[in-house]
Amino acid sequence: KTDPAWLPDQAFRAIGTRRVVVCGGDGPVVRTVVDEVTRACARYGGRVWHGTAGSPDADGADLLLVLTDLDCLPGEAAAVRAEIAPGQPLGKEGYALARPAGATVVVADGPAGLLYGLFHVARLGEAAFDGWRPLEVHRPASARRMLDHWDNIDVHPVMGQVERGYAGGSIFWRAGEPRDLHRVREYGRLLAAIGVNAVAVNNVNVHATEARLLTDRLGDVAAIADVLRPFGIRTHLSVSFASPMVLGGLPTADPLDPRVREWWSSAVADVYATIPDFGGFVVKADSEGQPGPFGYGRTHADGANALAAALSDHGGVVHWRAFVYNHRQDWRDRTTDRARAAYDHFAPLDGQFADNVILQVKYGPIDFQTREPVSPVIAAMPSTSVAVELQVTQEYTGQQRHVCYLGPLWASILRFRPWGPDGRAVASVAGDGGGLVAVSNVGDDPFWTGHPLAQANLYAFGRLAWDPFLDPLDVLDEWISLTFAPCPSVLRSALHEIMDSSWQVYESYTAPLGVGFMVNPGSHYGPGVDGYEYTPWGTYHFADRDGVGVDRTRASGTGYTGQYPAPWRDVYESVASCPDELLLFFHHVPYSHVLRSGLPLIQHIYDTHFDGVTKVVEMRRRWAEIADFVNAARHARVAQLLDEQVRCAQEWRDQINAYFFRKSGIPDARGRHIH
Ligand code: GCW
Repeated sequence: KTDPAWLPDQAFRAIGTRRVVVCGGDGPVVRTVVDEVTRACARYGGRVWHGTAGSPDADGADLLLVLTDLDCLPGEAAAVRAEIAPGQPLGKEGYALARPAGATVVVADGPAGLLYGLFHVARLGEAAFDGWRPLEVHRPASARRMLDHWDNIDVHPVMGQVERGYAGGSIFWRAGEPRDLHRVREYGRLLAAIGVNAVAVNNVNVHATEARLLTDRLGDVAAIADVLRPFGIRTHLSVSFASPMVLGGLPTADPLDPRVREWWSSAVADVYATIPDFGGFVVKADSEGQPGPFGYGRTHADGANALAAALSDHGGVVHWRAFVYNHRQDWRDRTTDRARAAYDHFAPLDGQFADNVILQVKYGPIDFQTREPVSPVIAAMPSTSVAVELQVTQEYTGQQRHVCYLGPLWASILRFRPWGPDGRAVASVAGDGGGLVAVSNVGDDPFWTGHPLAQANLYAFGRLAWDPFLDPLDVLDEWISLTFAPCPSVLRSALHEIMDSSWQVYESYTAPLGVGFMVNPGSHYGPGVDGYEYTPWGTYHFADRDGVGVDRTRASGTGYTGQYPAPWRDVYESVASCPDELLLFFHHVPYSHVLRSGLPLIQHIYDTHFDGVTKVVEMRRRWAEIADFVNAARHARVAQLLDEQVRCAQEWRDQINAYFFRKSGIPDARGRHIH
């Protein structure tokens, strides 16, 4: 049986004991609202009244969920709607919530808003029905809140079924065929509860079978879209840039060739004939071996615009990924810096993309590391819609075997102000026509995410995409309240102790101070300090006997710091002002370099690695203590994974410390044993 994640029955208890009136017509999303309250009331003894038109008798209702496009609204709802400032439309997804007198009222101008309002009431629980509540208006910070699945239909010989997936097989496909979509329905429900409204159903590395989802296997996509639609979710597809050749039999995929453009138009017309609300395409082009416009001497604007032209009449978009770099670099070549690549390729193209192209940029310049500076591309594209891409799947953050709550990392990215304290935040750039996208961490594992506590990352992604300025620890608390409902305080405090700073703990026993990688090549799990040092992938740390780190300054390094606007171009340029947590990303410094903590770099490395393991052992101890308060299967799974986390953290500690001791010859000032 599948774990209910953050929607156990208990999460709807407060609603389920009440008299609920839904007035909102009869569309698929409103039916979802009605189904939710009906199910809750059937379980907990409440009553539901559902009206499809006109003014229902709302007398005696405890909860009113009302769509404002009705001819006439129940009095309470009309009053709430009238209070909302006229210049501030709720939009398709917004809602207002108030409790003027004896009833809690949610009003929305569109069905999705009503659904999101319902889940808001569920999060509040009993508090939603307590006393008087002033009017609150909620709207998403960005219109696009999307999860990308790196799922293959077939099991790929190297990457498995889900590329970088740590939760079993795909929820969409099994053994080359679509699955029973029951799981997808449950997934849609979980996503609606956190406000996600778009899902791309296949890997951005598009292999032969998956390419056909665009044409002869389109029916599979349509079936998924049918299941997700009632949850306010649009379905997207990753497509191969070479589709006109591999599917259409054309001799070229040149984006300026009229036959190619014609092929895309007709393929897209077929898609919309089958899936009228299809979201659009995700494209990884000229990246890690995927085909792209460079093969035809064209720019990425030419490439993206060709697909965008085909989609624009139908309201579709192209998510064009900016993850373009030379993955066949000669490690001896010190003039090439992978961190520079996305900016160098895309900044000159700002202003050249069609309106329905969204440039999808990884949050950092390298690749979803535990700590990276924010990508300078985000600030370099004022005339382009930009979506920021996060990685919920924990490729580089413990692969769902380690507890690593990523909310604080994402909050720090979304709040970062590329133009300094008076400028806009990353969240606001993404909110402007772009959005927030993340690689999903879900698979067919009974806990959805392999590690049961990794569910919190999926939850936090949705909530932060809706409101990037939420405190990530409050979001974690929300997740705890719902998932472990009714959550005793001993359990709540233990979960906070284990999870609140688990990202910083993970960082402390892995690669130090932003230098990144140091993982085993290929799998990216566990320590491999020099694993990538002499490879073509462009991810180097340059440790030698004197020091470590990458000189990315304008003065003496790769010049990457120059890709930032002021003040960051200067803050990062100088060792004196560069934040310590990013020191080795920007600078090569000696082991004796003294950090703001007063410790020399080498001692910081030793201390954090010893300390990190101690903290993981403590996490395991805390988890063992709360066994009585957690469902047995869930408790056992986490306990087993914590054993692995302790083992792996020790391995990281010992390899990193031994490596730097042997390079530097400097002993630990505290005399601990280093191998
Ligand atoms: O992080 C890297 C992964 C690849 C992935 C690529 C990408 C889908 O190691 O597995 O490919 O990023 O984002 O395209």
